[in-house]
Amino acid sequence: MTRLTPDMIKDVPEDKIDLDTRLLQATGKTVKGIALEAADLPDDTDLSRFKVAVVPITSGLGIISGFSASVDAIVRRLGMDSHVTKGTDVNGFTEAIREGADIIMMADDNMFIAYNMKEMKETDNSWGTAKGYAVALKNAAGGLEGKRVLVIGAGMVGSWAVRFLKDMGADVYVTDIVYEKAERLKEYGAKPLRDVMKAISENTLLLNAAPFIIPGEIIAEGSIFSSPGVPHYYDQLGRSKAKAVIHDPLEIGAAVMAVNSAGYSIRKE
Ligand code: 2YJ
Repeated sequence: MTRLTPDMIKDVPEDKIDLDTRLLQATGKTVKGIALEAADLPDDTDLSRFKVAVVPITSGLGIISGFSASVDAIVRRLGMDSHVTKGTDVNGFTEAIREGADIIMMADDNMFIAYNMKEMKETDNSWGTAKGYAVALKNAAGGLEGKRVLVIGAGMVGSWAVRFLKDMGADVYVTDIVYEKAERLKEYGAKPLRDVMKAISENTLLLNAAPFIIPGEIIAEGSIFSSPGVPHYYDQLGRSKAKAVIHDPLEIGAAVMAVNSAGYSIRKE
């Protein structure tokens, strides 16, 4: 995950991008529906008993204005009880423990986690983002069994995505501007492709986990992009050729993290 800027997430707290409406059109599921499927929980799971505390973290490059408020809003939209702690860092963490939070969410420059306090298990953002966008692609494509899927970007999100897409039965290809990174994902059964532009032009089911602006000329007609990477931009030609572009700057990944974290407790009951 590239470092988010306040501008990228300014529409998240009030959901100005109306993500559920766009996701329902593309995938037939809401954010919550995708997160529940990603966490392997039934559609009607009630999450209201979970108390979540979001702890602002000042270390490294410091607070991103609107980050904690966005995570908090995302978690509340899932029906959980959430708030941002008054204190930051260890102060905020202690506050969350003392008030009996079930799940603590926090991020520094390298890691963004949801931590289930009772089960002592963490869910990290790369895992959650990859799982959420793989589930979204699967639903948008009407299943992936035997279908050819291209993962763009062989970083943390891309390499988790390869594994999830393989589990869904897809025939997975991977490309990266650093070919050696793509090649390493052979380990998980992905087929590496050296020519990034050619790979994109020859595939219609794509999970774009790279900070890469894809020119419309190379996009194949009818493509479905599940696209967590930021910066995010598809030009007018690309948008007109694509059947669906699934993207948000934070919500799907954070929602999967929170729901999967709750899942550790739910599955124990
Ligand atoms: O609490 C805050 O406001 C900040 N410390 C949030 C920092 C958010 N972190 C990022 O944007 C990192 N790039 C996250 C890396 C996650 C890796 N999957």
